[in-house]
Amino acid sequence: MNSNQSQSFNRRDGALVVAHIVFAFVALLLGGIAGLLQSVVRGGMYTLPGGIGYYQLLTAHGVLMALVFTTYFIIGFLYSGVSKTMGGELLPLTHRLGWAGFVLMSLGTLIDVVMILLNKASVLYTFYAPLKASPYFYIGLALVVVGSWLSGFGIFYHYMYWKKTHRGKLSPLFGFMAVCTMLLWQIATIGVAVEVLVQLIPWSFGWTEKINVMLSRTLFWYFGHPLVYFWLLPAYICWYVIIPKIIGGKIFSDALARMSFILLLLFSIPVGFHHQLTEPGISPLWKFIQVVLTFMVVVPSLMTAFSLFASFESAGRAKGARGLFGWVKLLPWKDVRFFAPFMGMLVFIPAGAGGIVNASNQMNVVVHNTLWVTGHFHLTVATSVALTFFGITYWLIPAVTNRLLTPRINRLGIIQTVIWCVGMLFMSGAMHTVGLLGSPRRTAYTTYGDHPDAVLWMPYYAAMAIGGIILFIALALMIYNVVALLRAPKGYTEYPIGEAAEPEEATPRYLERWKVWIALTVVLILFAYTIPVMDMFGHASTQSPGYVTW
Ligand code: HAS
Ligand code: CU
Repeated sequence: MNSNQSQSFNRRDGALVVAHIVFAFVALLLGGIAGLLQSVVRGGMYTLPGGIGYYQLLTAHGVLMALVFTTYFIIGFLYSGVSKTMGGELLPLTHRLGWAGFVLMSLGTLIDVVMILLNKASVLYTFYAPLKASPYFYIGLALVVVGSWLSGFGIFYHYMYWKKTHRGKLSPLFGFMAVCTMLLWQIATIGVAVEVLVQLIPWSFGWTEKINVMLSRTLFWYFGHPLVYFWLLPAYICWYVIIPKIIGGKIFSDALARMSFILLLLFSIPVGFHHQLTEPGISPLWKFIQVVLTFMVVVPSLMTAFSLFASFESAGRAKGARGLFGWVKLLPWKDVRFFAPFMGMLVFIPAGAGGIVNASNQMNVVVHNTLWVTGHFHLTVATSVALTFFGITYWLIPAVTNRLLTPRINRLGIIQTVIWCVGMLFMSGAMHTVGLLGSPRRTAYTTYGDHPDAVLWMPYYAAMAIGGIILFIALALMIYNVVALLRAPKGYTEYPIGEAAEPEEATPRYLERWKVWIALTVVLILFAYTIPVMDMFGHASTQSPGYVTW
């Protein structure tokens, strides 16, 4: 056995990784309880006791699942891969920055959860102004962002040290992708940091009376769209780097994988307006330009789909598969490390198609602010990304704690994946359909005075609730599996890292010229945002006092 491969994971780094992963799953459990309650309330089957508000639950659900679960999982996963592929251990400074980030983010999360529980921040996970939360909620958010920056700096530092000590060598693919993901995050979070620090905090303390609503929403979506790619890129790392190893194949092309990440960095940010197509105060020309850029960002995802198919097919053919689809049978269907992420990929095909519908100007008018959009992101982030993260968990926890993924946990993992997909089929399917029938998102249960349209929606609400219940069962099983993994018998579990099919020389070195890529990213952002943002200070300025509607 190759000594490098059989080496067990660095124990000190393992503790940092496990802390992040466990925190992520605690957030997932709490957010999942909120999700369960809210789906039965929304289905008209249950009324909340003790003055708990629907929007309060919805905020807890969105913040804990979309923001906390993802960010902790991602940072834990990226740190593990950097440690594994770039020297076998984290540099002391990187390790310290990782813990400092963890502590700061946890403090921020704690403050936010308390504020939500006190019903002082029922502003949903997008915290749109002029809804006004307690200033401490925004301060909590700021701490989470600053904490994540420290974690990002840790990765950059480790990568730069590696490059310095390996002159002329190509960085490991995982490390490259981790840097790209955190770079995207650093650039994107500048928008939300400005919104929170310059606009929301002074306004919620009452130091300023009014807020520029359009500007705040624009700053939010400057961050909000790349946010969804911050969730997706780590899933792509698994699909590109980990899955080929698990299926006994090779990474189709190292160069193509790096190129797709660079394109995602370039085009993920200057596209926020596709969330604001129906808003006044932004000229149609700039909306059009950002929609064009949105279609550009679809390209690297299509490249990813192509590359995955190629990797599957070549692995199958190398094992002697015949015919057009003979390779499908040779994929390791009974291995949860493959099956869970694979179901994520499969779901990403309709999920991505739905995204293209959203981005198309005319169709956006039909679906905007309807449950269709909720359906869209439950397929993308809550299935494609979440199932991939679950699939990673099955080997990551045992690999970093020197335990075994037992056949029993593997089997439970397959069952978990199937239940999740069935629940999502009900819930997201009903959301998409009822959204097309006009049912709005972000509203509590109401029959609209038994209006004929609303009567039509009711069966779909019931299907959404049934889906929500099934999903909660799946979530509970996942939590059980995580606990089982943390207590599994001791032993060696592989950290699967794939190898590229081509030699290192085939990857052009310009793909690592970060200064060029950062400069281009900044140019694209300035191009897409400067004029419309200037308008928001001028003729399109919208000033509003705050509202507490709950
Ligand atoms: Fe989206 C709204 C457009 C991708 C998440 N999106 C949202 C919101 C969230 C979200 C959370 O243009 C709601 C925000 C809110 O609260 O208001 N989205 C897109 C587009 C894409 C897209 C064009 N979204 C995502 C991803 C997300 C995500 C990824 C999370 C992770 N989205 C929008 C728009 C809105 C929006 C509008 C605003 C709507 C409104 O009006 O409010 C694209 O990037 C999608 C590209 C993807 C593909 C699929 C490629 C397929 C692959 C899998 C291959 C499978 C294999 C397996 C190989 C083109 C890579 C098969 C093997 C076999 C053997 C069969
Ligand atoms: Cu978007």
